Amino acid sequence: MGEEAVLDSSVLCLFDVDGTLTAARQRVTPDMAGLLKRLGSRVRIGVVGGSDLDKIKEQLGDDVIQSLDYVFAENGLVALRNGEPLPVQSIEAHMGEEFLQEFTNFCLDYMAKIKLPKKRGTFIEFRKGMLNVSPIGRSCTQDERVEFSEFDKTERIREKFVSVLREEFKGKGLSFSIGGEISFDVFPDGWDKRYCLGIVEKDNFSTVHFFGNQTKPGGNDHEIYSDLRTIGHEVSCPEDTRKLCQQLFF
Ligand code: M1P
Ligand code: MG
Repeated sequence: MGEEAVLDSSVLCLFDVDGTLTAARQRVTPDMAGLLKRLGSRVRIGVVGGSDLDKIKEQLGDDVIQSLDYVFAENGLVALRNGEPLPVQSIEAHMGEEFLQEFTNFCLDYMAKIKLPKKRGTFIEFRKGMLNVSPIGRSCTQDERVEFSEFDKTERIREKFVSVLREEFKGKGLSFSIGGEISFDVFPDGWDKRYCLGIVEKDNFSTVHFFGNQTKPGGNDHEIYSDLRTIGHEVSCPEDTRKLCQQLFF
């Protein structure tokens, strides 16, 4: 007979999305959806992604989304708790139009001067809690995404761009993180993935596990992974996450 699952409500597992639960910007596999379902009968579960809510919903699907205790999009600036939206923060109110335009114009000017294998459209996506900047443009196809990602590995397009921005906007309270394959995120200092920890703190968990694939400095999981309030787990891909959860919780 199988062992009865007992829910330990004092433990929360938070998962990054791209590269941790799914391949970058791809749908969750049935295996991973099954694992999350079984895990949800043992501990509380949340996801914390850099992407916006629509992208996270598209990748995880309604079934998984509805089973989660927390969905944190844009690092937690847009959040659902038990399916209910929490108040939303806005980068627009926080930074002001004048500064946002100065920043946007600088990025567009920089991107206009670089040569890439392909350039498409939507070079800056304006979100609630962050700007997402993509030198190839977010409207590229999957093949063009892969091509850019390979090019970026040798040419370090995003890394160089971010270091120029850090210098240009030093002291302006901006943070930058590279989480996916074709873009990087820009947000006010402190609005990284640790932002969601302030929200879950109110629910008094005794242990908060975090699983992410971009845990090195500059990666979008680094801050929450190294935060003293979490037990951080570095994973290399969704299959690694699945194996690790199997070992830790079953
Ligand atoms: O979740 C990680 C990142 O996913 C996307 O990145 P990309 O399209 O570059 O692969 C973006 O939504 C980005 O904001 C996010 O951090
Ligand atoms: Mg990731």
